Amino acid sequence: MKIIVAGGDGFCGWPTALYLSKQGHDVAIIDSIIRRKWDDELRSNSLTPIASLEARVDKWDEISGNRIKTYIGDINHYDFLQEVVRQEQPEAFVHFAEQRSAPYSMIDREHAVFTQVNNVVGTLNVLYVIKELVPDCHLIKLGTMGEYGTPNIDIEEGYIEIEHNGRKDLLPYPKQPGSMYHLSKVHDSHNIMFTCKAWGIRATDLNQGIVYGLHTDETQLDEMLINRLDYDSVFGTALNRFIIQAAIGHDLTVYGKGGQTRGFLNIKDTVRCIEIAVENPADKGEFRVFNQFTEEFSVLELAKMVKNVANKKGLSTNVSHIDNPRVELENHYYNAMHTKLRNLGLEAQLLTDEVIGSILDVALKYKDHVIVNNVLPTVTWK
Ligand code: NAD
Ligand code: USQ
Repeated sequence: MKIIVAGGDGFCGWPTALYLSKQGHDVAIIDSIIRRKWDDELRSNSLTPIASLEARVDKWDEISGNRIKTYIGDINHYDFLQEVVRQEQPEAFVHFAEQRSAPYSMIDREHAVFTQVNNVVGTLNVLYVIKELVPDCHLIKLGTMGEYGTPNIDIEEGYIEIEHNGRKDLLPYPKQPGSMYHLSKVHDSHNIMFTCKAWGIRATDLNQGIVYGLHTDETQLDEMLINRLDYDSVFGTALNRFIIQAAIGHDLTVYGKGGQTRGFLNIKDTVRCIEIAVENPADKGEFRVFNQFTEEFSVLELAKMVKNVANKKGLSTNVSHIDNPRVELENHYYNAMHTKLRNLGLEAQLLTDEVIGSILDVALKYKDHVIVNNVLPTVTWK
């Protein structure tokens, strides 16, 4: 199939582009490379040394014989997006191209406005370009489990049947997002749902949990193909951050009590979930929602697992509870459904000590790249 991967230079997008290309799909990446500029703004970096997009794509061509086309530009620029879609005529549009850090979106007014404009306008442009140029193209949009928040009832996959005053309806599941970033995803979901109904767009919203790891079979083929790995307090995410903290001998930074429970998945499962969505398109006019994670953990559970693995490798690692910079529940009920991708064939790669150990080995290899000042959180929600 002809597939566009928007955000294909990023943490999820790069391994996905390689994986889809390996399966024989005709892949084109769109990326504005802005994620690398946010590193400059924050004086931060990827733990791993990432090659330029051109160098990565050339190396992949050399190794696999498959050419991934690249379009450097911003999907907020409609003329640019139109031109790419006109040339590519995609059958599937995989949309990762957003500002995805909750702390970044909470820095100040400018960062909140930027995040929401970048994400909401970008997605609107994608919807309009599909309507205008490729109305049968399947939009596969990365949403987030954080759209639901932490309600005191089970979380369903997108919709919940409600009975009210004797009548029943299947309604969108209530959303209680916890940051300006997570709010942008909710706004996207509403816009997508409306255009599915109004214009007959076919769309899958993948409410992804927190992704850990970095390697896939493809990114491991050559150091030039290595994926980015974020550890700083703005873009680094819970499990990956703890593993890198263990590698540099930093206390593991559990925010507050650490009872915050979330859905997690390995990056190897992210790429497979995208393939499953591509191979099983939504119907015309259907707004389909899948919860994309494989296991639930509390933050404290993860920190303890990392500590055990690190201790077995002879590293002395402590778990510390630091003041929570976010406004969120630290003890709450959490039980989210995630059967739809499994029913379509996802075989989850579960988190084990061996998996943590293998990510820790990568972190130990590159630990000298860590800028230690970037590890403790500086952005607060209040
Ligand atoms: P990332 O920041 O590593 O990658 C995003 C890429 O999109 C970057 O390369 C960036 O340059 C590009 N981009 C951003 N705005 C753009 C624009 N307007 N035009 C063109 N390119 C643009 O993020 P990621 O971790 O790969 O996340 C990808 C998607 O998956 C995001 O939508 C994110 O919300 C979602 N997601 C990520 C996680 C996670 O744990 N990483 C979890 C759930 C959902
Ligand atoms: N946390 C800590 N210590 C840390 C970092 C985080 O205790 O050092 C806690 C946070 O307080 C929070 C939880 O861990 O309770 C998750 O935080 P995170 O930074 O790992 O993840 P989050 O901000 O939710 O965002 C990440 C991605 C985002 C994606 C989301 C999926 O950056 O793009 O949408 O995970 S989800 O959480 O399911 O919404």
